Amino acid sequence: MTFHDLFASKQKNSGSNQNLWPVLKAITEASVQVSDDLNRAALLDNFLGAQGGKNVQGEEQQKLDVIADVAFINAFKNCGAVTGIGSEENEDFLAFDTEKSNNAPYVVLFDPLDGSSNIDVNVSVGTIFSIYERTSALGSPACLKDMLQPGNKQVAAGYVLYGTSTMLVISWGAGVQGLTLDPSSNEFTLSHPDMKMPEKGRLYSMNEGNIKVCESGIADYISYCQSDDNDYNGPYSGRYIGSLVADFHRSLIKGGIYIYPDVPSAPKGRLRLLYECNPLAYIAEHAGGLATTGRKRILDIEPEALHERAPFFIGSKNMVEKAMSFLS
Ligand code: AFP
Repeated sequence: MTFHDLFASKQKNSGSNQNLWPVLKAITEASVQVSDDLNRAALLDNFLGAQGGKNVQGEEQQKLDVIADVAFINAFKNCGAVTGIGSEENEDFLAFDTEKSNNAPYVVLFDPLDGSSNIDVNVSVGTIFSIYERTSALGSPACLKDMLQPGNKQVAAGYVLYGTSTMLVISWGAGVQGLTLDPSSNEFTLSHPDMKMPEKGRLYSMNEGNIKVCESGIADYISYCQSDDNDYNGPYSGRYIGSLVADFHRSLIKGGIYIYPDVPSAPKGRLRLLYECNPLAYIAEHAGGLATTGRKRILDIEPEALHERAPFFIGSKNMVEKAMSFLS
């Protein structure tokens, strides 16, 4: 079943979010282009390597970060249903501010290429997106308030994983659907209907280089995972790709936990609330999983800034609850 047919069939019964399709179509169009760029990057001039600048977070931008950012911005601008966007790669949000876009109902927050330091070594990367209804009046340009909404107001969210195949995982409140890109037709086709995250698992995912500098409860939880004295009576397996989308996707399918706590070099956590934590938290919760800061539900945080960060514990419900029980 194609993405369009799937969306149409689910919408028939619900009636909500009727205008969402152009936004979803824009996501598929841009991600097909990015997928193609990633596949051929090493063969093309000027696609691999650093751009030579830093983004607003002070992180080195890769050329493909910028290429993907432009592809998604253009797709959203042209789709007619998005009034403005916020992107990891741009310091300020962008109001498209045309007559048509000022009357468009949605804003999108996104990380165009998450895990981009993995591109040069041919390891999976992803795009993460979050869609909200605007709060400002129709007829006016998008404003910052439209962007700063808590995750519990998302109307749809998801990610594209550029892995051994390219996959779109998405929810618009009607379960979590996984679609695989068929390169022969450039169509996303339903391959993983109604995805559910296992309630528990035996995989933990964390940059363990940070273990000695984060709060002691986290080291205690990781010791629990590694001990004979846990719910499996034997060590879990550690898995860390360093691409959030790929690490999360593994937990979604196999069960597991991903942890990125606050650390001295990132005192509020490393991951960005609006376009990394919130969309994945939305997917996790719709699949039966859990996402918190270690103490509080991610989706209930009232954001204060476009690029704000949060500590992130996400994955199988029982595992996230267990990890949280180690924090004082
Ligand atoms: P980018 O989107 O800037 O490439 O960041 C990647 C990322 O936010 C996330 O995908 C990884 O899980 C995390 O950073 C890796 O961080 P460490 O290198 O500190 O483990």
